[in-house]
Amino acid sequence: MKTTKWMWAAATATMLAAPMSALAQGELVVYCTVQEEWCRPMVAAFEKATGIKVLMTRKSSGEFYAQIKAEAANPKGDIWWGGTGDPHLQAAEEGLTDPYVSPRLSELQDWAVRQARAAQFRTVGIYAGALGYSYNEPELKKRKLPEPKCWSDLAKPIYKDEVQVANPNSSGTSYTMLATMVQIMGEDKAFDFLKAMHKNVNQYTKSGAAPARAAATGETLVGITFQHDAVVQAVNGAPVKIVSPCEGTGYEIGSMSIIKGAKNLENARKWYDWALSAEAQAIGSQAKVSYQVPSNKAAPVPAQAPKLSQIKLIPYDFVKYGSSAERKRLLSKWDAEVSTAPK
Ligand code: S7P
Repeated sequence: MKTTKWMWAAATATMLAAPMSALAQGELVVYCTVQEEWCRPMVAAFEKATGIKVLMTRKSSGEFYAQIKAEAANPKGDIWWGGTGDPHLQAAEEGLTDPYVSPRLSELQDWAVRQARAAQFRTVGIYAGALGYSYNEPELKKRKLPEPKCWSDLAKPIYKDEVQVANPNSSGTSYTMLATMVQIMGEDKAFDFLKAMHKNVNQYTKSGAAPARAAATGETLVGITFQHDAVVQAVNGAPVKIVSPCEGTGYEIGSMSIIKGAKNLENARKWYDWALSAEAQAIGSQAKVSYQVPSNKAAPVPAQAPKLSQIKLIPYDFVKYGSSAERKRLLSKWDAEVSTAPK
């Protein structure tokens, strides 16, 4: 077809009249590891801001780590957004993710930049949150059980079948718990504790936040999760009490990484820079679906976010427990000694 002058003029006029967001800017495949309720408004806001079409799937941290590794020869994803930092660090060490120094790094909290430096900028911190557990108060009263206050309480026989936690192979939350116990108790005592608690575990879920939902409905008495995941339930009216265990607790630096060989690399970098902005980091709490501490210093910290300064946090060793060898070793040991321990 012959292109006439007036056709060019009409096309140009249409382009100028259309908002940026209405113009096709290509695609982006996002692997999202926070809760689906947070992934969706993030995607919608990014599409609106950039006009880039996002194809998003949601999976747990360990699942996406394994998928990215399996797809390494022919990457299908562009950016991995969210999830605990340990598997992001492991992916970085294994060369599965791409280095990128965002111009927004100077806007971030030190802990987020430290995470980036530890991985030679193959990942970056996007939020932080403390581990803990929640219990259903009416169910506790009904069962006439004492309030659990410590990690060690969860291994007591009185809580038989009353505790839910995710499987650390699929879940970053649960791997954080495993590494936290090792750091608090020492490895031998930590595995003794995990084997004893195994008798009380009614289900190892795939997703890390699921036990908070189960504690909210009374399906389990106690759910081990990040505290902010239990806050989501409390904000929605669930009768749960959130516990910061007496021995102290570990925490996560939720992270983001660009996948090596990303087919839409430029768009992945656009998401990366945008997701580090204060505006993007306010979306989760505005939508009342996330209560972590954001990494951008100018992003509002949700009023309901557990106050990290008031929680007895351990000096979690992200470099050691995010290393490929240590993560593989601890997970194999958990498979061999805990998941198969007698009930
Ligand atoms: O819900 C938010 C959150 O807790 O989910 C992420 C978590 O790693 C994803 O769940 P898995 O445990 O199933 O991997 C956390 O990073 C985040 O704070």
